[in-house]
Amino acid sequence: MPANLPAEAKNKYRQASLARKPEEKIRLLQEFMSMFPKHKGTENLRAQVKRKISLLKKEIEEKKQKKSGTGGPKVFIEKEGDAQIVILGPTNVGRSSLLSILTNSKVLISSYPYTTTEPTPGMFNYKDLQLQMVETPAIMEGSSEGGSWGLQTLTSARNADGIVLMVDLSQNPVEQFALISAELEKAKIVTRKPNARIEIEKKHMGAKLKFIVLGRLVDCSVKDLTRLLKSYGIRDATVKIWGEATFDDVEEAIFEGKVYRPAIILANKADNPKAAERLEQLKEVVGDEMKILVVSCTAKLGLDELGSEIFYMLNIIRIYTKDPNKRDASMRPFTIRKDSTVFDLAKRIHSDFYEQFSYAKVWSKRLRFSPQKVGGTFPLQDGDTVEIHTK
Ligand SMILES: Nc1nc2c(ncn2[C@@H]2O[C@H](COP(=O)(O)OP(=O)(O)OP(=O)(O)O)[C@@H](O)[C@H]2O)c(=O)[nH]1
Ligand SMILES: [Mg+2]
Repeated sequence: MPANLPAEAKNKYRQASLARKPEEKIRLLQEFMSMFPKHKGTENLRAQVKRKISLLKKEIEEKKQKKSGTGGPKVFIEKEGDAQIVILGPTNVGRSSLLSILTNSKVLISSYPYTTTEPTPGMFNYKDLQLQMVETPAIMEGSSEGGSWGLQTLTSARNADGIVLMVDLSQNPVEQFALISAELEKAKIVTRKPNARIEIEKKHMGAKLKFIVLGRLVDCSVKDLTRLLKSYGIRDATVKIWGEATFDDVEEAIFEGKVYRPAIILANKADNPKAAERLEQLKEVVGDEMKILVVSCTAKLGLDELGSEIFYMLNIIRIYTKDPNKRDASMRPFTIRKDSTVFDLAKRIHSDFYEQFSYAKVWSKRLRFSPQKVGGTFPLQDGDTVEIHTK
């Protein structure tokens, strides 16, 4: 990645990230790009900066449209519900058909290609969760460069909590999968779980650099990382690191480069006479890298499992909360990351619950006695009911 960039280039990047106006940012980013040589080693960096520039251009465009009242297509859909899942695939694989089965969204289904031209949402109720499904315009070769709705499609994928990769068993699903994978890779969206997760939260001036390493630094020390962040002008931030992180991983995170989005493959049109044969070919290529769910939207096959597969993919759990003064727990659960503790839940509800935490009561089928009085580090599981008591 951007290793060994000249100091003046880093300085330019810092100016760009500090600039407020998108026009100004674009100018500085363009200057930044001209400050390092074009070769294989900087290819990724150039692609990232180009993507940033095209997003900024879109932002300027949208502001103009808002001012003139002409509207224009949305780049991505604001999140609603418990999680947002993007349906990604080449044209005609049945994305609209899926959206219309799962949600009450009125989308146009047609045998003509490229019917859907802007990100379109619908709410899918699965158990007591609300999963916001978003159909994006068809992905095609070159989408990651931003043309032909590529910006909308890939920005939506980047913005989502998970992705459904849809292919079509009436065509060549191996080619379709390869196409989607290639465009995702170019857009720096990875679907394979990375070894490390890094969050850099910029703080107010004077807050200084704080590192919370919950995993392990593989090839560097906190001192090295402090130097790295400072060289990009980041002096006040909290950096959280989970898992096994390398120096390069942290540098990627500074550029908001790669993002990880969990994904499953949905192989549609299982009613096609050649579906079984083509599915085998797809399985051979995918291996155990990703779950493949086989469905038919028109013949209504295999769709019952979709909700639980998406839930599993998202790696979240549902926690019901209870007010000590009420008899029943909440109907709508909180959704939090798997492997969370009572403290994590407390933080999610309100910082007061965390800061004033005294103890909690947990009701769960897995416990021998319910409720059980627990402390903040108690690990939670899907379906638990929690009552938090403060000091
Ligand atoms: N045989 C068969 N046809 C299907 C199935 N699902 C969808 N179709 C058909 O495939 C065509 C395309 O469906 P859409 O849902 O519009 O596909 P899309 O992916 O939204 O396509 P665009 O938005 O145009 O890119 C329509 O004629 C659907 O009726 C299926 O399971 N089996
Ligand atoms: Mg469509």
